[in-house]
Amino acid sequence: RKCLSKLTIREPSNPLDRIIHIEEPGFIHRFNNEIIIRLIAPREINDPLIDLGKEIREPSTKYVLGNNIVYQYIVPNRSVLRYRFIFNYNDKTLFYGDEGVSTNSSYIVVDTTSIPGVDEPRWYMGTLYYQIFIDSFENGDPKNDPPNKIRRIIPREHGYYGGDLAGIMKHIDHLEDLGVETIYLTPIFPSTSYHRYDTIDYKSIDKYLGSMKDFEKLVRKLHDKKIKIILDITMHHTNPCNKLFVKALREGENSPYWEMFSFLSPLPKEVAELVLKYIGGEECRSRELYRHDYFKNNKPFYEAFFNIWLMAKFNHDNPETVDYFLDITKFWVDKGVDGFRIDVAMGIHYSWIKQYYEYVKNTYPDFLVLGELAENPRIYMNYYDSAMNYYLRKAILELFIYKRIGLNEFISRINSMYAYIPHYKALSLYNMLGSHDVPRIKSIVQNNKLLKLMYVLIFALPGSPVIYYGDEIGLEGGRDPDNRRPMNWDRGSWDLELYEHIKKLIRIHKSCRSIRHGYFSAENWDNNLLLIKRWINDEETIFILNISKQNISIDLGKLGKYRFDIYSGNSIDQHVNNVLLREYGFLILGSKP
Ligand code: ARE
Ligand code: CA
Repeated sequence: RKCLSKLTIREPSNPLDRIIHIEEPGFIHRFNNEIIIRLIAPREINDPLIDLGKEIREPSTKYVLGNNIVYQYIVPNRSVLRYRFIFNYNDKTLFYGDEGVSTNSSYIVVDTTSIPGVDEPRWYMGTLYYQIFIDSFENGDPKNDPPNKIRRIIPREHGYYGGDLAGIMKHIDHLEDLGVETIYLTPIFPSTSYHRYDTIDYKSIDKYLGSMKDFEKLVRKLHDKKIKIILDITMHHTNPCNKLFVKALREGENSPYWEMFSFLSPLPKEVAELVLKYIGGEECRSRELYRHDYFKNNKPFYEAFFNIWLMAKFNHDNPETVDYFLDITKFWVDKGVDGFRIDVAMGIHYSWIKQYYEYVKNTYPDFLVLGELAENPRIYMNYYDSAMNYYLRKAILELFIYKRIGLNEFISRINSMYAYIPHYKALSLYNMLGSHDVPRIKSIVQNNKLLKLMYVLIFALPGSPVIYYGDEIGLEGGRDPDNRRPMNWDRGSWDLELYEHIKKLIRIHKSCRSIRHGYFSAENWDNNLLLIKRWINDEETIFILNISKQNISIDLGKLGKYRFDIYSGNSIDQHVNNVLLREYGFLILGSKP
């Protein structure tokens, strides 16, 4: 305490110094033939206007962000844009322009072709994902089953269930019925485990899943049905049976492949010899290393994911590893694959991913680069099109399940995420409640009404809603590997109410452009009501979520023009002014049918 009392915390003396407008993607970008401009200003500066020369406009959205407010202006695209901000402070009119804040500031002038963004949305913005953990989905062809297959409910490291490409082929009608637009497949390359994150060869298909022909057939069939497919690729690490790793280890430090990996020195000669015995042959036997106590008890002589011998890290300081994966990317682009989910993206350096991303986007602008990230995705979004939104999932669970945060904090977390991500990238965030790495949402949320409300929430926010296979029917499961139980194909035992709810949300999401591509704002109404607004051009949708167990009466008069109940498909009679939202109830309202 003594120590603390000496500390004086100094607020910047002039709040005007805290105004931020930077010409970088989060603050100025293009979308839908419009330009989106953001300004962050302290609360004491009242509603800044944007001055476009001939026209002065109000912000179209305000986000609260700590002691600041983020103002967002949406202005029409023109080849040269001149603008400055006008605001009142201490009874004076001030400007923020080319030279910062002053009483007579000049305009900021930008050539709009230099502003990042897209004029037309791309396929992955708002696409509905379905994640398939391939070993557990469906054993469509028992003939290709691994010999050491162990029948099981809960997977084990080398106990396969037998799921394969034929199994997916068999259930395309299920994907269609649900309304899936993109499937994300966990790894399908040769490996030594049922989860296949220890990839040996990035250009072939694990024989236990089918052949390359089967894969090509599957891609064609999916594309015929207008379903995209993205693959999971471990650019962070590889199985030591990877041919390049074998050569590097065999040839030693002078090998042209030595620098592709991250060997530690000095190299323990005898251990390296022993490893080579298991990785050099026709059949990859790296998993047998664990029969020796040495490999159970010692760290690898190379960097590896969690020091797992079967996951040798690439050397991302070596530009040749970028070329290696660009070549692999081209291979799968030619096979019709629509994108990659990059495993352990947080373990790969920015400078590496930047080189990879920029090359891929220049060459294949439609190819999706989705990163596996755990923190606030805002810091990564310059180098990815999309990120697995564990950050959002965590905020949802902390609000509803762990009760660590209230509605205000929830909104402020969401705002802090969206405020820094350009809108066109926010639309492609991978907004998930479940994945193969976390316990199933059904096993976390006991209350079915709340579970349904959580789905409404991920469908309401900008981004791509995600369904982890089985979650749509209420499959249960704890932590990895229990969250990878076989899909249940017995319709009679499905949670059909949940299934129909998700199906309906998917239909709504597909048909309302405001929900799929629209701008966004979130508001706290009476502490128990979360109001999310989405709009684009002249279409507007609002979501009202009762986040409590209490009944709450909604005054529709306050909402004005929203008289169409999108969820039920009915117009609301002009004479009806109040609607009762029960425990975890919600309303999805549109301004027109
Ligand atoms: C297996 C066992 C585990 C055991 C582990 C270690 O199943 O119970 O703890 O071995 O011996 C794949 C398999 C896993 C397997 C693993 C190792 O799917 O079943 O685990 O290989 O053989 C962190 C990483 C993140 C990673 C998660 C799992 O940062 O990259 O952990 N996710 C990817 C994939 C996984 C995959 C791998 C990486 C490896 O999605 O499926 O594992 O290729 C917090 C932490 C994060 C942590 C996250 C866990 O947010 O901050 O660091 O992520 O929790 O969700
Ligand atoms: Ca099989």
